Amino acid sequence: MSDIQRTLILVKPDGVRRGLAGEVLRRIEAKGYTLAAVELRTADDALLGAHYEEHQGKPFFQPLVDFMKSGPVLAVVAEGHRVIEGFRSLAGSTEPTAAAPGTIRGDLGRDWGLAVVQNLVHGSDSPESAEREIGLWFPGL
Ligand code: IDP
Ligand code: MG
Repeated sequence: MSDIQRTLILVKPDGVRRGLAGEVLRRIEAKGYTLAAVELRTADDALLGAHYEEHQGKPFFQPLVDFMKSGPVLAVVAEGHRVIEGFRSLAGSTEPTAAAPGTIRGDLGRDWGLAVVQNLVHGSDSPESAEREIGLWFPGL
């Protein structure tokens, strides 16, 4: 089908450290999406600077990059009809304290009072972002 989408999902270092990578994959698969790529890796400044291009210049940019480099992340490409919107819905809103119960951030995350919001997962927010981010993380895909 021509409208099958792909999205880039990251289990951030807080999620990997807490042993929640499998739980996030479980939720993606339980929702019915297909895994197209999964790789555990540690990101560097170049990759994160490009990935978070839209946030350069914001006060939380450097804390965000430092946090994202603080340990391995699980990079995932998932696919399915409307998966970009669907994973954002599974993830919940950015702030884990306010994220709805039932979502990844709402069920498993909390505010730790740190300079950067540690919220377990990233998900592409549009088809354009997804294409750009998949190209950055999985250039061979
Ligand atoms: P999203 O991950 O829900 O799409 P974005 O606004 O794209 O949220 O922000 C990217 C990431 O930067 C967030 O997931 C969070 O980790 C962090 N972040 C966003 N806004 C803030 C903030 O105001 N203070 C600290 N960290 C933030
Ligand atoms: Mg975002």
